[in-house]
Amino acid sequence: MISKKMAQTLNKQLNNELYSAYLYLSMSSFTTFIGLKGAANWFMVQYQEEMTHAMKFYDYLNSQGEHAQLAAIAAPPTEFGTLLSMFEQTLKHEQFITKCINDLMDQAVKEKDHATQIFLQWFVTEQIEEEGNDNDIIARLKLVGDSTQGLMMIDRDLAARVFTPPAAPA
Ligand code: OFO
Repeated sequence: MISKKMAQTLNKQLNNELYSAYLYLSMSSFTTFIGLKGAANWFMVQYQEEMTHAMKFYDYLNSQGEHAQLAAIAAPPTEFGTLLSMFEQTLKHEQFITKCINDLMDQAVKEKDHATQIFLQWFVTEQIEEEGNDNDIIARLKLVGDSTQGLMMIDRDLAARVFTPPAAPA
């Protein structure tokens, strides 16, 4: 059982995760449009991951006797600039998500809601990985600067990313 206030904030995060999915889907289309097929694949995998994040919140709400209250999803941008700028925007968005998860965790601790703390632990770890991936790619993009050859090399690497559904809880 979770409090009504907790259910409300978990529902808000469900919406944030759906927005994340929407944002990366839009980025995937944009990178296809500008000829960066590898980056398009990377953002498509990111979209798929975000959908699994959203579904974790959806399932958790039901498991706690609540239900998902689906709200409107804001429209993401449709133009993103350079690939470096796109990954900087991605990092900024993920830092916002990290803050949301931290705030949720603070609320769960305050309410002595141990179940929600355990549930959120997965997201705390996930955010370390997400920010780390973005920082790595940003560093590489800065390194190659204006080199088209360098950009193409990074794009080839981004093409290798595959979607792996998160393991079911033990
Ligand atoms: Fe990008 O981790 Fe969920 O939102």
